[in-house]
This record gives sequence, C-alpha cells and structure tokens, in this order.
Amino acid sequence: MKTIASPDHALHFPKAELSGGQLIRPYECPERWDYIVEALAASGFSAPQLPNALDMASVAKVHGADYLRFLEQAWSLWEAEGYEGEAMPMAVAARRMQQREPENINGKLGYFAGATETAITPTTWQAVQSSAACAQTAARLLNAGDSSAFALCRPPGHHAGYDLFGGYCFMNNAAIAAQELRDAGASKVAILDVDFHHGNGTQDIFYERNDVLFVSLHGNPGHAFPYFLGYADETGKGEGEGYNINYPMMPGTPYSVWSDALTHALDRIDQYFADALVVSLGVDTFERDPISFFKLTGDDFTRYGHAIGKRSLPTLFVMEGGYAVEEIGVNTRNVLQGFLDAQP
Ligand code: FKS
Ligand code: ZN
Repeated sequence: MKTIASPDHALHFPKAELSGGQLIRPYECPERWDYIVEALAASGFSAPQLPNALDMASVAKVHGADYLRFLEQAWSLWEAEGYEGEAMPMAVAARRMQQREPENINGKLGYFAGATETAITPTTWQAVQSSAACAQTAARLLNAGDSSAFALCRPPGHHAGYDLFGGYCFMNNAAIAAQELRDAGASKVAILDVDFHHGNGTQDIFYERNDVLFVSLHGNPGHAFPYFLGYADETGKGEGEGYNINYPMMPGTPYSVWSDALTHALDRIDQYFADALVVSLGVDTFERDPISFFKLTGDDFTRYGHAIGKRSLPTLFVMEGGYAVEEIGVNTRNVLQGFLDAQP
C-alpha cells in the first residue's frame, strides 16, 4: 500500500484555536503527521510519495466556485484590513438571516463558516491544496489498479461542506477522492467515515446523490461536535434517499458496541455493490483521545482494519482526525496493517 503525503501540511499551523473560552495551541497540529510517517516507516511501509499538482476538475464538482474563491482570497482580504492575528470567523449566518455573501472579509468568514474554532493563516491555502492533492493522487493510484492506498492528508477534510469550512477542515479530501473514482469510471463509490466526529461536510456534499453512499460511525451529535448534523434519521434526499447512513453513539461507547455498528455499516456497503471504498480514517475514537468519548484500544484499530480488509474492496484511506498525538502513528498503522493482513 502506497502512502501519498506532502510536507506542505506544515504550512497550515495556526497559533491558536478558540477552546473553552481560551486561545490554545490547536489540537490539530503538524506533529500528528510526523508521528504517522514515523510509525509507518518503523513497520516497513514504503516511504511516502509526493502528490501531483491538484487538478481542480473534481474539486469543482464537490465545492462551490464562490467558496473556492473565498478560500483562495481569504488571507489577502484579511491582511488588507490591517489585522494582526489569524483570520477567524465570528458573526455567522444564523437562522432567519440572509444567506448572501458579504463584501467584508469578516462577513465572508462567517458566511462560509460551519464552526468558529478554525483559523486561516497566510499559508493555509497552499497546505489545503496539497492536502487535497494527496487524496486525488491516491485515488488515481486506485484508478490505475492499485488495490489500496493511504492519503496522509493534513489539514483534514470531512467537516468541509459544499461551501463551508470549520472543524479544522477546508476542502473535503474524501469527497474529492470519491469524485475522482467516479470520474474514472467507478459507477458506485462508498465512503465509510470512522472518525469520532460526524462527517457533516461529506454528508452535505453527497446528500442528494445515489452514486456515492455515505456511511458514518460517530459521537451522537446531541453530545459531540459538529452538534447539528449526524442523527440516524438523516437518510438522504431526492435521488439520494436511502444513500446516507448514520450510526451515532453515546459517551463511553466501547469497541463491542462500535464494532457491531461497523459490521452493520460494512453489510450495507456490501449490499450497495460499490466499486470502491473511501475510508475517512480518524483515530480519535481512541480511549485516551483528549477531545472524544469512545473507548477503542490500540488493538481494536488492528481488529477493525482487518474487518474492513475482509470485504475485499479497492480501498482508499484518507486521514482525518486523532489528537492523542503520541499514539496517533501506531493507531493509524494498526488500521492499515490490519487491513493488509486481511487481503488475499
Ligand atoms: C475542543 C473542541 C474541538 C472541533 C473538533 C473538530 C474535529 C475534527 C476532526 C477532523 F477529522 F476533521 F480532523 N472541536 N475543545 O477530528 O473530525
Ligand atoms: Zn474527528
């Protein structure tokens, strides 16, 4: 299994995240990437390869043109106002307010915000493009016949909607990968999101489509970020009805409960007869994750990687979250190793 990764990830490293009323060092930090690269090398995985330059064709099918223009211009508009800090949204387009993009950068930030903890820095846009390029290049490996690949994306992507950023995400890497697979001839693609948090952005992008099945296991939104999406009764709309499946779970959920949901999810993916599988891989389901509440152990990651591998689908893993930084490498490696060990 090849890994695609870019050192450009380090270009996105905001000094601050608004958390608990304080500006703290972000949980989503560059060392996460280093620990993963190190753990894969130590286990004999081949060295990461660089992505090709991002092709905007598939990106433009999952994100709006106005939104992409905003991401590209946000920092220069912010800088032009003479602000000293990093760009963060404050006022948001809440219920019963106009859904109209303002001229002012503070207005634009709020208009495109899905959450307000995520800052934009001078070099964020470059890191975001390279992260998406990793997913795209890895998807093209599958298109060329590889049976699996790992896109070591940073920043992550699954909270990025059609025209929304937040939750550390800007472009939806998994959605871009799924679109790449579709455009190369896969008629049906399944996305399995095992990050602790609901992939609200991915759900948003594919909610009215039946060519991409979205299945997510996550903390119940009544108790966990992103709070406003991810309930079990969200099943898709129009042509997409029946092609969105959520498994919200409660605080303290152990592997026994989580793995039953996974089996159910994988059965639904089998019944869909997908040509390829994209896994939004977050290891923040770990028992010692600082911001999450599931109770998976290190060995559980190997177990579920194996369960995914037994389904024998061409599979692309796309990195999402995981904040127990010193364990993120081993936990990620365990999923990929478990997967490989189940391959015929
Ligand atoms: C800490 C609150 C943190 C934001 C959580 C974002 C989770 C991001 C993620 C991703 F995969 F996108 F990285 N709230 N006080 O893990 O889902
Ligand atoms: Zn997460």
